[in-house]
Amino acid sequence: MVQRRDHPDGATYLGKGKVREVVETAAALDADMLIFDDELTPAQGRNLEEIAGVNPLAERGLKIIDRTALILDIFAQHARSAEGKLQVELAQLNYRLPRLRGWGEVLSRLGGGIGTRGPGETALEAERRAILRRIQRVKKDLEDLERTRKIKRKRRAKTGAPVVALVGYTNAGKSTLLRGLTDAGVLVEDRLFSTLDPTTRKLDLPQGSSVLLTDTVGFVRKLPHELVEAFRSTLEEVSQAALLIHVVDASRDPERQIGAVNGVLKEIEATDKPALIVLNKVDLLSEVEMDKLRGRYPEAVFTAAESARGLDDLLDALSDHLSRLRVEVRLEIPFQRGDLVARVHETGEVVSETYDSTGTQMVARIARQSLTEFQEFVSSGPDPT
Ligand SMILES: Nc1nc2c(ncn2[C@@H]2O[C@H](COP(=O)(O)OP(=O)(O)OP(=O)(O)O)[C@@H](O)[C@H]2O)c(=O)[nH]1
Ligand SMILES: [Mg+2]
Repeated sequence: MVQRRDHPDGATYLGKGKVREVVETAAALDADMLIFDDELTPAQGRNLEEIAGVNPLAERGLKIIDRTALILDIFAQHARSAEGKLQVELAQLNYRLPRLRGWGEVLSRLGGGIGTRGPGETALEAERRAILRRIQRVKKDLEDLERTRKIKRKRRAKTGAPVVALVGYTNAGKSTLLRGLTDAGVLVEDRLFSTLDPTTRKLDLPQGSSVLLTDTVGFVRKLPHELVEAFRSTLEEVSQAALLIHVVDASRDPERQIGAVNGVLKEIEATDKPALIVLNKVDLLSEVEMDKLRGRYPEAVFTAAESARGLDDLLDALSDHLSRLRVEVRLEIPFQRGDLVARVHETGEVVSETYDSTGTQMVARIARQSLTEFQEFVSSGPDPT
């Protein structure tokens, strides 16, 4: 059911009259649960539960869930790695904390325990404190894991290959693309939020250079803030990338998906990243729909990742975008730094290479972001700005 209002009702989200209508409809349909497509405030949740519970037509109380609780639940079911599980738990704890007073919680007022708790301390306060303690613990564990992630990231940065991140709405086909482009054995499933942990694979490009391609958690419209917070370190993989491949399920309201993904990118402060739009699942489109999309997204690459269609186009577009991110510099590298000469070959595109008594002179196109590494030996090139 849809209710149009200027803004949600503070107490009941929908407004009292509409809530009754919804509850009565639910009862008539013998529904067990109401799901609200928004995050309810703790007060709204409590009030709604009360109204649903007292409805004489309902045999038993209706369960009330909001968008955030539903998404958290899906994430919890899909979390596999230690980090993923902790991230989801943190989001759940932060969601539960302000909702402890009744809504969504069965308050067990334990009879016993006198003397084990401070005077006047209720079960509610005890639970609150337990949650706060757990939050501290989880945060600490996550920090430890984050350190490991940072070390890994540094090691990857040392290889010099630019990082390209796959982003996009959940179920758009990001993992399918990663699998099609590299040999990554990543999970592909027709469900929301299959991927929670970032996976990175090396991808060789047609001209001989290579990139590190990272697949990560999918986005969704109104991604709960608790999750963005909890997944911040995972999402950092995105903000570290030199280029984003924005994968879109072209068969499902692409414009809306793109808007939602851009919204999340904004929240993690990654809007300034250059992005290459990939319209995937074109096998599900008619020619007319394709033409429309071509007109609207002239720069986009069209793929059907599942049948490996369009992957060559994607590789070409990727090299193209990356070369635009590169700058041409002249380097003078002394002989004892043969390692740097090798690095230029590995990470950039060598235009010319000559030797004299002092060392190696090179003209090469290098990623703007790895320029600092060679800064000392740049004899002419772009303005440092
Ligand atoms: N028809 C069609 N289906 C595709 C295509 N690419 C992927 N799929 C299907 O779309 C579903 C989702 O694919 P995934 O690669 O898991 O999507 P994802 O973007 O990684 O999703 P999350 O990790 O859940 O965010 C799977 O059932 C794929 O088989 C395509 O080109 N055409
Ligand atoms: Mg995935």
